[in-house]
Amino acid sequence: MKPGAAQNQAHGPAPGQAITREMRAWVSAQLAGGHSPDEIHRALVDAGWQAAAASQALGLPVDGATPSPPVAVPVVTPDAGGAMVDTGDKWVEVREHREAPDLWVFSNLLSPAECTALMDAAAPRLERSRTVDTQTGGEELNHDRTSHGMFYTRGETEVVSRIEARIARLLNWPVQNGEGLQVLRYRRGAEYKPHYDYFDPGEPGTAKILQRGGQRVASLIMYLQEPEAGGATVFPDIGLKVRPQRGSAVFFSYPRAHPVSLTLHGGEPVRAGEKWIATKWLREREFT
Ligand code: PD2
Ligand code: ZN
Repeated sequence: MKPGAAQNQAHGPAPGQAITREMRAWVSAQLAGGHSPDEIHRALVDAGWQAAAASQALGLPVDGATPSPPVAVPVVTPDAGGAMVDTGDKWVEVREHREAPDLWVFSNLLSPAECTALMDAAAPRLERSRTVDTQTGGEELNHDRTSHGMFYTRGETEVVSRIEARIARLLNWPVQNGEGLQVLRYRRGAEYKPHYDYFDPGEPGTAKILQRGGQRVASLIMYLQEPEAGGATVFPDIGLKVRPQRGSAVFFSYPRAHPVSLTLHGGEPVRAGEKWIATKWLREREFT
């Protein structure tokens, strides 16, 4: 790490200091630049940050467990007021932001016409949802997930390409590091029980899954159609419920593939109507 690099972001930390967006972005840039978590921790402490705050920013363990080391994650860079984000072809509104985990709710990420286009082209291709089997690296029917779904390939249609370019700008993360968009339809009673989106490093099938671009490091869940009742996305660790609203989205990142990420989340049962979403999962490296 260059001498003085930490000073560039660490101005006058106060006791009980909160983790700022600037600090998180700086930590992520250092990780992306190949600096080790220990090196970054030392630089932050040298610059005057409390050791505990530095640990928190790096996602170091709080429960004595030894999770995998933190990796660089996508970072949102809003305007000076923190209320809007430039995505290249449109400005998107920030509805909510949490620091731990780094989580953002955006309004109007997708237009009604884009939502309709994604649903219409997906409808004939929907199948009962499967999830990756971390025992084998293959796929299995998942009884915790009673939706129907399909995957677009990256850049499959003009609308998919446009949305992927917008997401890349929104999250400062290359298009190639994203999985294909997944569209899910939940009918009445369908749900997605609480889970983590990263692949469990302790499972035998994970090594094979990681060959295609490394870990998942962040999720963007976009709401294409809101149900008449139910279907909120819930984050039990942080007491947050996100109401599915057409065109809006929730983004969250997980620098460690571990529950310390606080990214446990689920889709509550739909009680009336249909809920449709499109999810973009972001990987560490190019997803092949
Ligand atoms: O539809 C949801 O609310 C939901 C909840 C949890 C979607 C996902 N996870 C996902 O696509 O990973
Ligand atoms: Zn999920």
